[in-house]
Parts: sequence; structure tokens; C-alpha cells
Amino acid sequence: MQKKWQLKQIEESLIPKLPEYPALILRLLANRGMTEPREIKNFFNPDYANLSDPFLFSDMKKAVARIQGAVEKQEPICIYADYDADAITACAVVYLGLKKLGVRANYYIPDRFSEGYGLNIEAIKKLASEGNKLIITVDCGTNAVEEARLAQELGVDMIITDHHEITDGLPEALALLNPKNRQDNYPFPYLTGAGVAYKLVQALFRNLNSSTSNPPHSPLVPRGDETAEEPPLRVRGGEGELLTKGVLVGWEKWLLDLVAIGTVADLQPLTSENRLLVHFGLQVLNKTRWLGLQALIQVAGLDAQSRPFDTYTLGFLLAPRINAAGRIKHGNLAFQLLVAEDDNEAKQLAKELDELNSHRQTLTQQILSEAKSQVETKLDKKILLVASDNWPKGVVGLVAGKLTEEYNRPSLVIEKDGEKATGSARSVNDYDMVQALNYCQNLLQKYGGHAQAAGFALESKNIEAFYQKLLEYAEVAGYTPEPYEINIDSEVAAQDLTWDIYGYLAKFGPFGVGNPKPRFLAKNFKLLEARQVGSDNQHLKLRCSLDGQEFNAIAFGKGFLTDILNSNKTFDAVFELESNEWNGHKELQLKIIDLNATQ
Ligand SMILES: [Mn+2]
Repeated sequence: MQKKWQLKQIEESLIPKLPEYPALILRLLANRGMTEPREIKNFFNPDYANLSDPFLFSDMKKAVARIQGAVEKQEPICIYADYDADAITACAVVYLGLKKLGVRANYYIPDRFSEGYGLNIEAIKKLASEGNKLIITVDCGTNAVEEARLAQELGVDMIITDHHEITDGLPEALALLNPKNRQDNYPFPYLTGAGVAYKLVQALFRNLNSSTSNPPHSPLVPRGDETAEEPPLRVRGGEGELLTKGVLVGWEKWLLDLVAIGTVADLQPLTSENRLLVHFGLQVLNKTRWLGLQALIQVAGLDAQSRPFDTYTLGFLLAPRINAAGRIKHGNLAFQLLVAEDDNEAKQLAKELDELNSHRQTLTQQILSEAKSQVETKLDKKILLVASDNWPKGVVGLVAGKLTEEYNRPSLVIEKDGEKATGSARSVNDYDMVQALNYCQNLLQKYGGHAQAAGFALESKNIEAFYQKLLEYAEVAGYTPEPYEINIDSEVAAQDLTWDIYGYLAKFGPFGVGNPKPRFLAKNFKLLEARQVGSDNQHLKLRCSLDGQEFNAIAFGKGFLTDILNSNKTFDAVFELESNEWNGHKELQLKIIDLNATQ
């Protein structure tokens, strides 16, 4: 599909005049909304102390007091999670935090196939009958009004930690920690389930530590040798009684690698607090102390050369393996891996997840090609919807994501199981899927999620009516699919492509949703040499010149353009600036995203 090059236009007057930075860098910062010197300094120097105070959640105090009470009385606590990577890492964050405080919590992860997403009545009954007095949800529960009421009736307190949009009335729980709750004061709405879980643990530990003279912020990354000599820390108990716990100030930072995986996996914007969590999480991952993550890193083939880790490692290598458990078998496997206490167990589980992930890849490919053949007849529609009765639930979301990526419009993929059907939706930037589903709520039994990714359930006989209603909403909302856009930060000349600039660009990371790698446009490249590389000659390696200066470039998946380029000899290109290293030699390389041969 033809791609549209969209050059960011920014009013020149908005670009700050700070002589200590190159003009191009100031333009890129302004593109990202950063124009104040202090903001820019913070952006280039991530500071852990800039995480928001967890007690800005108005219910945090209540939540911490309740958990502390349960810890002291050794009451059974259950963490209720979900089966995706965000929820499972969130569950591990709370579990490991509580374990450090001396409590072995129970956990409950629903089965994707028999129970579906979120809280359910049967599970609440079961957990209450097993004697749990406190349920802490992670990454779910915001819209579980009925389940929260039942828990209350059964004498179980509930602390809901979640980040999903509120589509119903608020549940009656002991505490609700959700940055999307507009009645709350939390300043950053895009924390993930793992992020909110971390805020809870942060608050718990800060509360415990507040009775000591230790400073609130210890060194950024915890040292590796601290377990041996943890100083006993006096902790204030409920009745003014002092407990002794071996918890070092800042210990919770060991959980940041898990938080980073959840945050990247959930595709929330890597700005503000999420960017800080991922920045420090990557540092912690490089020396992770969790046996499960160590085993997962190994099984994913990440050797010394893959370090330092980046968001690609998190989003494309680690998270899919964690997700594979819930997609194919059961989320419990991934959770058990993350909290494993035995090296053999960790290795065994990592291997199993790796195999499930391969299986998941094959299934996704298979279903994607079936879905595409259904979609090909509907390309005149603004919204794509496909359904079948032999697709596994676990991969419909991935297939919807791939359809949206390929056709650049909202896509829904539905799996029918007799009279019941469940589906997954993915959307494009300017189209809010939750609002679209709100519009169709009469036809849905259950739905929820985010603007860009949502899930739903309905009766199979209503699928066609649902599709018509969705198409109707697309009209109401005035939505028209656009050709796929490539956003470009700035047009550049050869003199801009220097190591100095590259150094600044590297500091823009970690990259991902909401904070993409800077992309540049340059015109009138002269082709010096083009050759196809890769096992199927699918890639293109170029030697070219711009303003008389020579560059090497690589264009993945563009091998088919070799002939056109060779006959035209000049081109315009959108690219990212990379460092390419081999045999101790280092050079700047252009990673071409898209190019147009010119005359
Ligand atoms: Mn989530």
C-alpha cells in the first residue's frame, strides 16, 4: 500500500533558542512538545526522583494500611491478575513485594478459554471460600461492579489496581487505584497494570521505611550484593509496635525490570513516568536477580552481544514468550516462571514458554492468512471485521493488530464458539475503539479496554448487526481511513548527519509508542551502488551520496526496488540514523524506512 510521508510542521517561534544544543535537536524536542530548558534537561537526564508520589492516588493510604494490617496478622491475601504480559508482570511485582515483607500471597489468573478476561463471580466465590480476606487485583477490576459487590458481601476486602478505561459505574471496593479515574488526582493517566502495581509496592515500602532515618531515594539501580548484608530495618506496626524486617530502602527497584516488560508489552506511550520506568527497568534487567527472567533471556537467545537491552528486547523477545502461556495454555506458567525460586524449575518453564511461543507464531500466521482472504472482499469498508468458528481465542488480538497495521484501519477479529462469540479489536490513532463499542453496547454482553485495543463478547447471531452498527458509528464519528502515514521529524542535509547528533538521538530513548525513533527526510540522494542481501534477497544494501558526502544505507524488505533504483540513480528517502559496528570499525549508517526513486 502506498505510504504518505508526513513532515512535522512546527512553528519556528516555538523552537527554543538554547545555544548549548544543535538546532536540529531543538527542533526534534519541540516536535515532542518540549520547549522549556528544565523539561529538556529532565528529558536528557532521567531521574528516578521524578516519578510521581504514589500517594497522589487518593485511595493509596487506605490500600497501604489495609495491606500492612494483613501482613501483620498474616491474613491470606490473593492477587487477582489477568493472562497477558502486563498483568502477569504486575502480579509478580505485587507478589514479590509482599514476599519481601514476609507474606506469601495466593494468586489467581483466570483461564482465557473457559473464563475470559477479568474478575468473575465463580472465581470470587472460590477465593472467598478458600479463606482469602483481601483480594488485590492487578490490571483488571475497574469495571467489575458486580464482582466487587459480591466480595463485599462475602467479607472479602478488595483493592483494585488497574488502568483500563472506566466504562461502568465505579466498583465499591476498599480502594481503587486507576490513573484513568478522573475523580482521582494522579497526574499521569498512561501507567500500565504493571506501573500501577509498582506504585502500590512503592507506597508500601515507602510507608515501611518512613520510620527510619534513611533518605527516600537510594542509588538509582540497586547493588547486586545487598541481600547478604541487608540491615535490619525497624518497621512501624499497626499498634505502634515495631517489626523487624530485612528490607533495604530502594529494594523495590529490583522489580523495575518486570515493570518495564509490562509497560512496553501493553503499548502505552513511553512518555513521562512510563519512559522513566522503562529507562530504569532496562538498567535493572541487565542485572536481573529473578531466576525466571535470567532463564527467559537465555532461551530467547540473548547473549552478551544483545546487551545493553532495549525496548525491542522487551516488546519482541521477552513479552511474547510471557504472553504465549495465556494465549495457548494458561497464564499460570508465565507467572510461575517470573517468581521461580529454583533454577531448574525456571529453565524448564522458560523452555516450555519458548515452545508455546513458536506454536503461537505458527497459529498467528495461519489465522492471519485466513483473515486476510476474508478481508480482501471488504476493502471498501471503513472498519474491518472478520469472524470464524475455528480460530483460537488466544491469537485473535494479534491477528487484529496485524490487520490494522497492514490496512491502516480499525480491525475486529471474532472467534465463534457455538452461540457465543468473543473478539478482539485494534484501532488506528485517531479512532477510539472504546467509544465505538459504547455505541454498540446494546449488542454486546461485555466489553472494555483502551482506545487502541479492546475486547468484547456477544451472541454469535448478533455479529452482523454489530458490524452494521460499527460501520454506522464510523459515519457518525466522521471517520475516513487514511493511507498509512510515515511521520517525519525533519528534513536534513548531509552536514546534519554527524556523531554529535547521533549521540543526542540515542538519548531520546527508550523508544516505542508515543516516543518513536526520530525519522528524517533527505532529498536527491545519488545512488552509487545497490545490491540485494538476505536469504531471499529481500533486503537492499546501498552506497549513496548526499550533498557530495557518501553513506552506507540498509533498507529492510526493499530488495524488490533494486531494478527501479538502478535505472533511476536518484532518490528521496525517509530514514533513521544508526551506528553500524563490525570488526572494531564503526560508522554512521542510514536505516531507510521508505524511499522514492526520482528522475
Ligand atoms: Mn494492561
